[in-house]
Amino acid sequence: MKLFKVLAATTAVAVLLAAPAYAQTRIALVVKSLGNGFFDAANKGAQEAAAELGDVEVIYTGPTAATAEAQIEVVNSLIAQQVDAIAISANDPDALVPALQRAMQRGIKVVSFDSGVAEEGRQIHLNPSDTALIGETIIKLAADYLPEGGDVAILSAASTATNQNAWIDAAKAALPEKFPNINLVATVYGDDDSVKSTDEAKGLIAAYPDLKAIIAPTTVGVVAAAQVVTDQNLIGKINVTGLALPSEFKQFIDNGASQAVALWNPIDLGYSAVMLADQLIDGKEAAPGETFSIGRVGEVTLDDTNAAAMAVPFQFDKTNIEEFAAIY
Ligand code: RAM
Repeated sequence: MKLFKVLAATTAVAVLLAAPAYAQTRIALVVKSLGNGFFDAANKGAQEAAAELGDVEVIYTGPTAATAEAQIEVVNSLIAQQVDAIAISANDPDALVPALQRAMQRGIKVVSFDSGVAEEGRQIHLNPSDTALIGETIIKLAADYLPEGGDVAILSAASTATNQNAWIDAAKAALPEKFPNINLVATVYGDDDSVKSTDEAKGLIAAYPDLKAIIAPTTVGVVAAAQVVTDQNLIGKINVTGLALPSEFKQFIDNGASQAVALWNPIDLGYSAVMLADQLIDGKEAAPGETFSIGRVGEVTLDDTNAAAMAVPFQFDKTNIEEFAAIY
């Protein structure tokens, strides 16, 4: 595999021939669940990284439902296929550790990205952005449009999701000092499933008549909540905000169900995860303080848990969502 890489690097013709049929290095991009536009965008970036690297094939895979149990089955099958690396966005920080440790014992490199696994279950974790900043951002997105304050609720993804839970903890930590008049009345879980997220959004609206905002730090939940607010003629009464994929969410900025949302570039996130995995395959060791290239996105330095963060989130509102909706 590595011999091929050396040959490919030294021979322009070999690089041209190194299309997927000749690919020797296989990196699996394991997502929380398939059918989620956020991960389709991450896969787009992962495929871009593979094309740039030349001898890498990216296998885009994941379960149909966003559960750790289903992801364990996917990981076991990838171990059997002897892939070279797994880049995973985890539905649970701990449940996947034994399967991923088995993978590492067999020489498979493991990176978590987006939603992490505990340190002992991976070599590197790539956060999209600083966790405290995301936590504060999701509250600020609601608070900016609530000068008098009021009741807000969070509609999250899976109750075990590493990333959402970390952001919600950070949001709660920011509330008392930075947003004293914002009253978080409930946190519910839609499991990154449209039907469950819709039901949970309806439940919040029924249970909290004074609700002023629904904050959904998930691209699946935020669409479901905005659709419910639209369908129930609550535009102007309840502002839906959180983390949204502009291409899926533009309609709800346009119709006023939402004033503003935020997100980072999911294409860059998938691209960067593959770049990190490829360097591990090449023999680079993950260690605190070590700097890794993430190709066209730049570089990251690992912290003392071998984790790093990509970039600050962008905010989207009616002034710019059209531009971003054309990209992801
Ligand atoms: C959903 C997933 C993903 C998260 C985004 C914001 O697509 O839960 O893990 O990063 O939302």
